[in-house]
Amino acid sequence: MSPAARPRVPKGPDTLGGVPVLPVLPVPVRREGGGGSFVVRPDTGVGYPDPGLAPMVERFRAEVERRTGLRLTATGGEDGGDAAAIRIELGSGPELDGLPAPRGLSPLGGDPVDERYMLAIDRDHLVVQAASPTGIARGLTTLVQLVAAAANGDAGEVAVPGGRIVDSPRYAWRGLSLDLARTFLPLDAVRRVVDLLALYKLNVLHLHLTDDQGWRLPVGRPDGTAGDGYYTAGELRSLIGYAAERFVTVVPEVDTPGHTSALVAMHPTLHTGRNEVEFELPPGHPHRATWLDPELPATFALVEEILAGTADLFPSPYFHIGGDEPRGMPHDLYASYVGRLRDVVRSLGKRPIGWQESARAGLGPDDVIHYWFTDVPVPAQLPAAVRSQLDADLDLSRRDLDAAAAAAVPVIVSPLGHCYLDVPYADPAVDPAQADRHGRLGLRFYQRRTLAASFDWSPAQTLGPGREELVAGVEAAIWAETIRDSDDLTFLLLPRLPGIAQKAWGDPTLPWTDRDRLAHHGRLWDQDGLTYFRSSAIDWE
Ligand code: TNX
Repeated sequence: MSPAARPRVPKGPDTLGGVPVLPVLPVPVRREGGGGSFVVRPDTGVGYPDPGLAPMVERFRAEVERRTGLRLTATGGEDGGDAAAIRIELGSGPELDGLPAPRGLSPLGGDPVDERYMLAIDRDHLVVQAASPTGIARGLTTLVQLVAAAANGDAGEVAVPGGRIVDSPRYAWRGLSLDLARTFLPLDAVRRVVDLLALYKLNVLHLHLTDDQGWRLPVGRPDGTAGDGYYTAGELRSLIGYAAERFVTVVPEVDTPGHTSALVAMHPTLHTGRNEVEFELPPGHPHRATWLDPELPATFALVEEILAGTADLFPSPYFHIGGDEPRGMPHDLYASYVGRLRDVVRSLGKRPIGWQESARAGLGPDDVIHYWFTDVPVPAQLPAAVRSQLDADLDLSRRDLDAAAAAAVPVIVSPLGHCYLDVPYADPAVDPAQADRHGRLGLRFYQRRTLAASFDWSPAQTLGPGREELVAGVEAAIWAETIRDSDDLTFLLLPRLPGIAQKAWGDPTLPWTDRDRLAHHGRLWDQDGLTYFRSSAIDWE
């Protein structure tokens, strides 16, 4: 359609019970309809009495311009731009105060920050109100989605339906675990991931920086190792700053004692003769695994140096110690290793988080568990040896949860069948050009999953009945064994990532993949130039 043939003010979204359904994800907690709509035009003013909000207003204007071509006029400072049609105000009121506090852990430590916000929209004004800058950022993000999803591509005008949106998150910890060890991605690709997290009000970027296939930290490398890609201290600091400006906390993971082949390859003195094992997964596919031997003095000399260097780079009060899949490591050695590791992390002033296997080392009240290994559908004709290994692992996994419940420690949930974004897609792609990625991406040993099956879960129920209160937050996880570049990455992230955000922020039972909500987001990803999976299950516009 030529620009001239397009309506100047695009038709608003469809209605639900008389109130227009908004293309906002996660779906806001409360929404009331109102009369008319607010039309954003090139000369629409944005006023903000608090000069401290200037950087956020600038980012908002840049986003609106990038996505719609509309250049809004900002008026900050003394007069606060009272005359401006869009007003951004720090403040509160009974509507915001009445919202429930979020559950779980705050990525910044201490009590969760206030992320509540309100949007009041009528024909003449659009007011964004929140008690904190974080809340203002969340409110502006909602507004960016509203404007961008409605934009018709030329720099005309955009209509935002009138009414009120009152919103706050359910969980304080809402994240994505990103595997940069299996595939090294340029820093810019990681920044684009931060942008996506911010767009869906996710607030944790958990970086899996070390594994068998790669060591992406500047610390722990013998002098002069170039070789595989890694991030310099300066690059990591700039990424952390970029994320912080978008209210995203970067949490580092240094995964030991298993998954350490890359580290041991750089430091051959860490070999003890017993800490390298071969295993087959699935049968006929041999792998080598390495574990760090706590009885070798050199092990902790190096591990302490690595943890101290990493803790120094990342201001986050949490430190992910990994601890998953210690293949071939005797239990007593694993338990003593993890105990010591946690002590080192605490001595650095950080609170350790470990994958669920770390519960097997015993738990104290200050520990945090990251749960991932859940029952998933497996092929019926699974070889008996694999089936029995799986059953044994599932049994251990249930005991990890029992241990976490007995110790009453917080649990971040990433249930494999719902939060693992490297599970291959089952729905066909609309676009035949996506056949290669659709076939290639995601681990083969998982059964393909439909979007519907992926979204059919609720965080509070993940740990079983009576354990709702232990759930401390939600993380998606993207593992990079099959990923070659950032297009592969975003193909697996989208559209499932906003689905995790919906579970972490909003009502987990809401149907949100309909044509009035998720379907509009393809437009935002197109504006961003991002590759995404055009699933036939979504009625894309
Ligand atoms: C399990 S989840 C792993 C990763 C793999 C992933 C593949 C976890 C703590 N460990 O090492 O990449 O499965 O989905």
